[in-house]
Amino acid sequence: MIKKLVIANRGEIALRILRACKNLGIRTVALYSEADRDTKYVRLADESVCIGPPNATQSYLHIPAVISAAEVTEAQAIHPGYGFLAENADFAERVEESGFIFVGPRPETIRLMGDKVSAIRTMREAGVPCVPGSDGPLGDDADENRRIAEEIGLPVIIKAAGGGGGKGMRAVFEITELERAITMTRTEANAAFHNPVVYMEKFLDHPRHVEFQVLADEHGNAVHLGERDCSLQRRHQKVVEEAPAPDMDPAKRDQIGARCAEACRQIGYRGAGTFEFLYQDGEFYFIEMNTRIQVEHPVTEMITGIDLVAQQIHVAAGEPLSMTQEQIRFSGHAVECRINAEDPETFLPSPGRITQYHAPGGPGIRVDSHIYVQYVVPPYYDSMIGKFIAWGRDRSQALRRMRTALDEAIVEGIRTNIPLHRAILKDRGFQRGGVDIHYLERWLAKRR
Ligand code: MV4
Repeated sequence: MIKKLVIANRGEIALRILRACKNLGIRTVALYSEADRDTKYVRLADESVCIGPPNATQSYLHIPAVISAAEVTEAQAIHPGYGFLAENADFAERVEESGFIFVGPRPETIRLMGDKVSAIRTMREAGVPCVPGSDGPLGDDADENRRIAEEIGLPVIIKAAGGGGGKGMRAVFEITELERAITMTRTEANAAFHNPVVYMEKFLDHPRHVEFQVLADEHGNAVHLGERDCSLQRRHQKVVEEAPAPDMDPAKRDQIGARCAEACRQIGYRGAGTFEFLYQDGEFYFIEMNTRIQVEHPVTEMITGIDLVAQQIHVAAGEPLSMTQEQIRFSGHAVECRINAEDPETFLPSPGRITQYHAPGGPGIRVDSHIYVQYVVPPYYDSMIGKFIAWGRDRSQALRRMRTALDEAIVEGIRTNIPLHRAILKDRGFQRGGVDIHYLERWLAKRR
């Protein structure tokens, strides 16, 4: 049983985890860096421990500091949130070796999914549809690599096994570019991830990013909670997410979702997870799995009524899943806007003191944010300061509610991307729905 839980994160997700714990009657320990001393979640937590200076490598990423804080406070569990140590298999291992519950999958699962080559092989064998590709690491034999590329058919993409989230990839359109691309991706991957392994996939030129949420327990049960469309992104940073994906065929959802849940059962997955797919011309292609709670989890919560963070904690405590697939019902549509402390034109970070704050409200509006009047957005971390989520009976009502929320919201003292969101929500292409991963960057380029 979990009586006390350490929140090994900061910002809005620290507050989100804290709220889940309060609702479950679990006492909380907030960890904070010197830059996050005066935060809402530190105040609201039952206990708090300063784990180091502002620099994340010396605080939120410092494994001994996090584990020591759990020891001195006599907590039973550690929730890593997203980012920082959330997908660090060595951290999860040391948490468990130290006798604590890691709120997440087994360390071996995190390691398996962290290597994209082993993740794809695992999912292919489990019956999840993948992108046609090399089915393993590329060697140094140029003739063999050319044969693989010709069999897949150009264009192809070279990806780093240790990459993910957009780092370490290179598209190849001409066979003469192939060896150079492999060498360059390998060199960059080795420098960035200390892993020279690269693999090849068919390059999809106009996909949507559609991901499936899963939940699994230690007793062999797994369910899917449908999909999210996260295609609206800039430089691999998601900007707007929604659930369900526009125009998704319910039969296709059931089919792919069932494959994801079955894969979870086959690999003994535990906790919340996300299967990332590229979706193009009506087909799904698995690319990566995320073994953490994700920023965009609220849109799934809004259409299913399931508290994903509470479910993560239940499952981590060893409880069986409290719902079957048949009990999961999808209702309406939800959209999320990520609110960043940044210039809406240049995208440069805009840290500083918030002098005015009026959160939006009304039917179907949810605000996940740790900010308040006089809060100082520190310059040391990600610029996301919160999320607005709107639910409606259908997509058009959700978008109308989001437009009203964005018009009502006031954040002063810093610059935010709220004006950008207002413009996106007015865009006819976005309103139509189903735009691909390149849409936002093309729209921004035209707008300039
Ligand atoms: C791809 C692709 C096209 N074809 N793979 C980028 C992030 C990483 N998770 C995978 N990514 C891509 N993989 C094949 N075979 C295009 C991208 C991609 C992308 C994917 C999802 C969301 C935004 C993206 C932006 C640029 C490229």
